[in-house]
Amino acid sequence: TAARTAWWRQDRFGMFIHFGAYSHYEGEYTSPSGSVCRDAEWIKRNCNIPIGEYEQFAKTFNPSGFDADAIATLAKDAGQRYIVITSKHHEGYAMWPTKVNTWNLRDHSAFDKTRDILAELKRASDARGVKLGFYYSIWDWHDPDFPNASTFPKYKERMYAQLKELVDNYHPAVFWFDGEWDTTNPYNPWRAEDGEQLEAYLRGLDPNLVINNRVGKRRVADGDTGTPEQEIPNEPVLGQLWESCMTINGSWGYARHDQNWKSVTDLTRKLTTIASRSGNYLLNVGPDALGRVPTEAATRLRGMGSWLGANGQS
Ligand code: JFZ
Repeated sequence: TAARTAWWRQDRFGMFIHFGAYSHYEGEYTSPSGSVCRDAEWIKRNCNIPIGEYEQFAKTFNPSGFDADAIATLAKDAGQRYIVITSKHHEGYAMWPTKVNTWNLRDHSAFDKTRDILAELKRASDARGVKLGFYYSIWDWHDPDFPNASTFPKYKERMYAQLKELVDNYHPAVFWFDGEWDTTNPYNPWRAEDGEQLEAYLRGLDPNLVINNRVGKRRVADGDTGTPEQEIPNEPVLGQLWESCMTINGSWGYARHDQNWKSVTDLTRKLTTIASRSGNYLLNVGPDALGRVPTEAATRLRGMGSWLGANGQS
């Protein structure tokens, strides 16, 4: 663990990116009857969007404005030294051209079929000395075998295959798992042993991967790093590396209606508080339907970077 996480303990500050087919809604869903429902990356569940409608809408998703160089430059200017982007959120939609299914940005969108935003982000990050990692949701709302006790092993096989694609094709530095719970399901499929087995599998693919504790049951022994969410522990967490993840406004995925932006002072104070307690700070941006980082988020990140003296550093 010590050698594997050396860079991570040093780097301290990362950029979280929530981007998926949900971003296409920009936080607002109007049902056929005309009622409006607001959410962000949970919009499918929280606004009860029928799967057929969700799939239909994803066919017109075209994030042509996604600019990996601009994003990696922004991270650099903010003083962020690693990026963790959602490769697949709970909606199950893969943001790379997976061969495991067609529910992905290449096969199920209006996006340029020659583009691969994870490959673009990998190249742009490498060029700037920024590390790239992937968020991956174990919970999957799209795969019919996920919530099913008897067929769950088939889901697991597909999940393993997708993770291997990600390691082989993009060589991520981090896996940030999530959705190891499923509160809506009486059969909660993810066991402690599933986490141990998955972690061992990933270590076999790449022993240098830094993995968060949501790979298993968030025990200290699960993965490398603890994951308090939207909060800062009061004191160093004994025996465990940790990383607070937070939003700049109040939403992970893009939400046009959420203009509740935190100030640069607030964000910078959080960063210094976290750093003083030996934690990492993973600060989120949610690109819009076209893949563009909101100006309000970018301005604040640059403000933090200028306080850190990070702007213009090579
Ligand atoms: C999860 C996701 O559901 C959410 O969409 C986002 O990706 C976030 C980073 O992670 O949300 C959580 C996960 C864990 C807790 C709460 C929300 N938790 O431990 O209380």
